[in-house]
Amino acid sequence: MKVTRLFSTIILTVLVLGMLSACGDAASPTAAPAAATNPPATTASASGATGAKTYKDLTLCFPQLGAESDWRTANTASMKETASTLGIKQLVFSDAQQKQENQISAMRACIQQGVNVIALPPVVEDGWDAVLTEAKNANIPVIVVDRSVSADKSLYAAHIGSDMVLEGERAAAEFNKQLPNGGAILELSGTTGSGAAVGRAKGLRNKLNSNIKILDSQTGNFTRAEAVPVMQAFLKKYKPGTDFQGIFMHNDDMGIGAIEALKGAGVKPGDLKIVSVDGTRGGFQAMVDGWFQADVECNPLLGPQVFDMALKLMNGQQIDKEVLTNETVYYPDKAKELLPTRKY
Ligand code: GYE
Repeated sequence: MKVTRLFSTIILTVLVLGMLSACGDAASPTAAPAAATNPPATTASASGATGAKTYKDLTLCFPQLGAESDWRTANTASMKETASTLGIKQLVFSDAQQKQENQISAMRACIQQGVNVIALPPVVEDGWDAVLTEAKNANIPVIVVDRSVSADKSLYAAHIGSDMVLEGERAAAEFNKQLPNGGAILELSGTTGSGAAVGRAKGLRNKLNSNIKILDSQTGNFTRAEAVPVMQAFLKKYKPGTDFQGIFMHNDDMGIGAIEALKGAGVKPGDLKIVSVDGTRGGFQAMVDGWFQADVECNPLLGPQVFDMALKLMNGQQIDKEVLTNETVYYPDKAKELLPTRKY
């Protein structure tokens, strides 16, 4: 009985040991790759876990739309400064000179290069579907920055920028205050088809009192140079103070160009109610000089938010689909005091 028990114990032990070693043999080939693939954990959180990407790994493509305004210059500087402060691997920067086809070819070059993230400030809203699809197929997330696109939301990761409609509505509220008995205004609008111009025009019309008429609207393409002849043409057609009492400038640069034309026609600061958008130093100076009655803020310093989101995307983290900038309206009474502290 004892002998049999001892014997069966030995057999059982041998069997169990054999099974264990067999398990070990069988497990090791599969265990090894599992151990090798686990640590890189490309979807790991940025909590410092091994494998989480850092800014040093990030190559970000920024096909800037142009250099048409002080806003744009500040926006470019914010992106470049943030990239170097964070020490990202590479910022692929280009200037499309306000041409969509240049932005599209810059994006295609970035897709070819295999960048990690694309931050796109689209010059106009329409016409992005093809290149956004190409980026998506290449698994490169696109953050739409500043202006919006009309493309389906599934084609890009997120949008970071201003609420352009709200900016137009804020401008309307200023005209309603400045012209309580009604009147007529002119509109110097931004680049045709751009999210900024479309939104601001819409916002103005949403909230303008019905006794204030929009006499005429022409584009000055967001530049000082193009605003001058547009304003001169307006002044040939309409008499300031009689035919119109105010002007809505879609940005400060066009406002500054228009002031040159107004001066040339003998118009004095304060003769017209002028509301502009951006809140650049030039806009603040125009308030100090008495030309602008209000300047609706549009913040170009988007660099920190864009890079923060880019890193999150690289690490597969959750991000907000729509990130709107917090903004305000500036007035002449504080302009002189605030001017020296303006960053752009
Ligand atoms: O207001 C203008 C620039 O898209 C918000 O573009 C931007 C606008 C800005 O040229 O100055």
